[in-house]
Amino acid sequence: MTHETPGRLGTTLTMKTPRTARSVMEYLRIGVGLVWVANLVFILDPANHYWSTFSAVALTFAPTTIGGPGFAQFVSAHPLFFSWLVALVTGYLALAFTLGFTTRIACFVGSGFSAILLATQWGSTFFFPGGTDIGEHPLYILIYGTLVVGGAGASLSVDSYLRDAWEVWSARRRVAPASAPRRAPFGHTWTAPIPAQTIFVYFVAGTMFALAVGFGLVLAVPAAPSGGGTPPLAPAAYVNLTIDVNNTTGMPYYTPANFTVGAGLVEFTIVDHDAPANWSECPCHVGGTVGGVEYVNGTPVGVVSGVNVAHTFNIPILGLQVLSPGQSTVQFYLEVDHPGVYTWYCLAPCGTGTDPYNSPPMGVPGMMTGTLTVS
Ligand SMILES: [Cu+2]
Repeated sequence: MTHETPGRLGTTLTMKTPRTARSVMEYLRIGVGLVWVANLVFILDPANHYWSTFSAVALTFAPTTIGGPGFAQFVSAHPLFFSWLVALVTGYLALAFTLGFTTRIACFVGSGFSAILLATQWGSTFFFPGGTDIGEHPLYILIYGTLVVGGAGASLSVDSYLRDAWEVWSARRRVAPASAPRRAPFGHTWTAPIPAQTIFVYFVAGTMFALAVGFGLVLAVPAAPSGGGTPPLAPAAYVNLTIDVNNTTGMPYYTPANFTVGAGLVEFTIVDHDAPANWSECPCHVGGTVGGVEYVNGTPVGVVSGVNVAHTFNIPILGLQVLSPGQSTVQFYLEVDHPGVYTWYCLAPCGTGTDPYNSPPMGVPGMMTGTLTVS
């Protein structure tokens, strides 16, 4: 299955990778590039408020970071630098992998980036109990390692175009005997054959180094005395909801259950007067809010502990899921851009019958379901 490619620049390139495996490598490279393009679109889409909520999102990693919340607080306190850093690396990886431009360097940059994120967000990636996956960063590192060892970028890429263009140009200019092989200034450096074992060693060493830097950061930066609070956003509307308990029936209910807002950014506040409830099967990931977080008594969280979730506020069509711990105040921001009537539901098992998932007030309009009208 091995074959030899006639030498370019008077040398012999031994290609130990079968041709089909090499094109699979290019598709894998383009695939991972498109994942980064999607990340870039997320950053650039104003509806996601990436820049304004960066601080708050960074803080959500504080409770689960090994070594304490210090580094998450440091990142949160310097949002301009870190949000640009993440945005620029994202943009570079999106272009580099999709176009196959500086592919080999991108594998190292991407792996170092993932290793640092992995180390600094260790507790959020390996989340026990309750995590449904082990996070994407170990998978990314595996993909980058596969790409760099497999020689991705050898075809269907700007790298290969530059390399070929250089060779054509340099062959035309070759007058002197080719005693020393000419080296391309750019493209060839990135695609020059390096033994797979050598590059594998460099890749593992580089990734381990980045992992060590990440762990060093979270362990070295001390915790700040304070943190939290809602981000500095300017909502177009406010919705204030209360969860009360009927004294006679003992049934909890949202009030108001039906409300209207104008299109735009809406700030919700839910004051939950119900008792804490242990919901062990709680799918307690916050979803659909600005920044992917809700503020429980002023602290931004992306995953709520299931030991105290009395109710939820879900609008499935918007992907919205907010968890309301008993005896707490929850705030979140929701971007609603399209007028219409959106039905919300509480999905926590708060029914008072034998089956708490299917008994009142669960599913009762005006109690645990209602409508958000966007005018
Ligand atoms: Cu409920």
